[in-house]
Amino acid sequence: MLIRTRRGWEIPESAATPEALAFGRRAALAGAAAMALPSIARAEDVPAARNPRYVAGRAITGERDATTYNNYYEFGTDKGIFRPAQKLPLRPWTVKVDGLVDSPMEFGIDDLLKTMPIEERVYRLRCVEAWSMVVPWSGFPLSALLAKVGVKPEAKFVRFETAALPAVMPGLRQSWYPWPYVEACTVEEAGNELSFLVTGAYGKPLLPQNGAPIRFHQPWKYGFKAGKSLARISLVAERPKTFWEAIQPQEYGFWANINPEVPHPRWSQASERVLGTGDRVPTQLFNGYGEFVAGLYTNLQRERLWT
Ligand SMILES: Nc1nc2c(c(=O)[nH]1)N[C@H]1C(S)=C(S)[C@@H](COP(=O)(O)O)O[C@H]1N2
Ligand SMILES: [Mo]
Repeated sequence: MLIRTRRGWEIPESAATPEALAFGRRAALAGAAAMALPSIARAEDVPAARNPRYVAGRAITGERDATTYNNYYEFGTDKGIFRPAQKLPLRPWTVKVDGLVDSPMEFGIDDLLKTMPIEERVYRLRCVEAWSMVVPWSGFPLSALLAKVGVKPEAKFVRFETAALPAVMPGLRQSWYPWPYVEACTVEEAGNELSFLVTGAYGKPLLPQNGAPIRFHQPWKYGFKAGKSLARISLVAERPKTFWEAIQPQEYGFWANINPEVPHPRWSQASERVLGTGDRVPTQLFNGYGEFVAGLYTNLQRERLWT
């Protein structure tokens, strides 16, 4: 378990105590056994039922590896940003959904969690830097949120804007980066069943370093497409300029679909290092999710789909 500052809403140990006593679980409170207490029934805490449709085909990455080796440039450019990221204030948190929608809405994160169909999905994540992991995320399909606001026919892209909080994010002082971190996909990609808004991992609320309280994930695309700590989701007509594309378009394009045969200009994408095990395994086209997503691209062959 990480040494970290717990937020008030992260109940498992702190607020669970009175209930545990009430249920006569006094013994369980002793020492490390307290960690095994079931958490109080809050939508975000309840380990959600795993959707068996998505099979990772590889061992789940150790929680410690997935939560201590992260990319989150707002907190710094090294992999150890889990420490400074604990300063991210997770409540109150609102997500604005606006642009070309029938009903623009602003959600408090807890209200959103109550109304969305939360499930667990074990997905692979492949970073463009050629490392990968397998995580049991919990959350809900982006399509469920889009159905709630109603997407207008003129909308062609979904733009994801992530939180930019200068008081807690030292990376924002690096003014040569085009903050805030913006990512985007097409409306068609957004509607694909794999497009997932993540609010938890390993049966617990998401930790700041992984993009709490809500981040995106499309497992067939390189990890940089997965904006963390989302503040605003906008339906737009024009293709947004994304963070990494603005910095280095030749290396990090808009589409960024995973393809072992298309090298990054500075390294091969043929294989990947599996976090925690040190194994090197072959990278798969669309990260192995081609059966779900290949059809999205049949009419886009002139686009630079891979890098
Ligand atoms: N806001 C924001 N989101 C971000 C990033 C970032 O620097 N800032 N890094 C991306 C990259 S490069 C990857 S690989 C994934 C990593 O997610 P993880 O730390 O949960 O593995 O987050 C993505 N989302
Ligand atoms: Mo990445």
